[in-house]
Amino acid sequence: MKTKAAIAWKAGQPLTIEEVDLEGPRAGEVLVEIKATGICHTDYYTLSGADPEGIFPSILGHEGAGVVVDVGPGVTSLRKDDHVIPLYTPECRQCKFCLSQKTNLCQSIRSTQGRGLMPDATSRFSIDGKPIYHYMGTSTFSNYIVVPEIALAKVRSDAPFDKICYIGCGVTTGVGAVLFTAKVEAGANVVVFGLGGIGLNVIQAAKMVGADKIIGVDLNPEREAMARKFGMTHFINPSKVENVVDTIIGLTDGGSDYSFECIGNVTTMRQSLESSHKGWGQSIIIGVAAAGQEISTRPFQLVTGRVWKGSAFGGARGRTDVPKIVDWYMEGKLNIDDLITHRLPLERINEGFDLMKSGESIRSVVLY
Ligand code: NAD
Ligand code: AHE
Ligand code: ZN
Repeated sequence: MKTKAAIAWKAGQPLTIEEVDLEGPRAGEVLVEIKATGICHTDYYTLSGADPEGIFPSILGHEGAGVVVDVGPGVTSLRKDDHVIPLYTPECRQCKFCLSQKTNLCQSIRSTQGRGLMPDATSRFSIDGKPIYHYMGTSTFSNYIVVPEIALAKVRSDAPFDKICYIGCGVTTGVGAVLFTAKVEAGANVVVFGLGGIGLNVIQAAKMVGADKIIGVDLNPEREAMARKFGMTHFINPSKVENVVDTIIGLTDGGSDYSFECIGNVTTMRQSLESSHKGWGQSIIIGVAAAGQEISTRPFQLVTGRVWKGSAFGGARGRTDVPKIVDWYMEGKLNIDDLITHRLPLERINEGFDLMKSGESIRSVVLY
């Protein structure tokens, strides 16, 4: 079949809208009509050329929601008309990683996914017979996609696609990092570096679990009002203070209990660790840093009890946890609506990237 998609032909160039050939689902695969997709900073990161796994030409996008159109042989858990959220972190429930119960990082299809291919090492997308690569196993900047059954969360059918698409990455990443990775407890002091599409979700989850101080750090002063609305109690603009680490330590009687880096900057990653409380403070790295970047600190910071941890997709097990997060939104426990600041047709997707770069948007959602 044919599908409309935004193609990333080369690093650093705007996407172009094309008609693409899409092969139908093979064994264990599902054809999904994407109804809406968010634009995450990670799409921009890969498009910029900074991602060592970036492959071109490809169809980016990993924050979508849609409807099952057809299933391939052997698919048992989904059928036509089911509402789904594609998962860049699948959940096979059979690999060593899934069975460990220690991580959400299912590895059953990770190697082909990282090479822009389906699990049988071929692409379903092409133009004039030449392959166009998949991205993060999802490629939600295409109106129709083919994905493995294990990479789809089935969600309730009354949830609006233009809101729950954001649960495909940003909401789950921020909320999950608080609930599943850090397991923040009531009364804890929390710091959030970067108050964008991820950081604001960290803030709303920290408030939900009853955190005490919730301190936000961002260079963009426009972020303060929205972050306060979501539960931030103190705002630090790094350009207005002498030393961010000392400011946090002063506000928290010795350092944060949990600190989340949601920028992807190795300097703020260091600040996140070094402003954590001696003996127990945890710094959770969510931001994705560019190829070649490294983090550093004095090992003494770790010897004296501070902990550096990472979190991918908020530590969420997609098929198990994503439907629950959709329920929380539908029950009014999570605010997604106010974070979706812009809505665009696919033809204007490049404006969504511009709005992110200029700091004007929190999330732009593309509607098909
Ligand atoms: P975003 O662009 O919406 O937000 C980033 C925020 O950081 C902005 O508010 C910006 O003003 C602020 N910022 C930038 N540089 C800063 C600095 N030096 N000091 C203070 N503030 C600064 O991005 P997003 O969509 O929220 O994504 C944030 C990061 O998380 C990105 O690196 C993205 O790739 C990553 N990410 C990781 C995961 C994961 O699973 N680990 C999932 C989604 C996104
Ligand atoms: N390809 C990048 C890594 C990018 C990365 O860390 N991705 C996160 C999700 S970001 C979503 O917005 C992730 O889930 N990582 C785990 C994994 O297996 O990719 C690089 O730098 O190589
Ligand atoms: Zn993302």
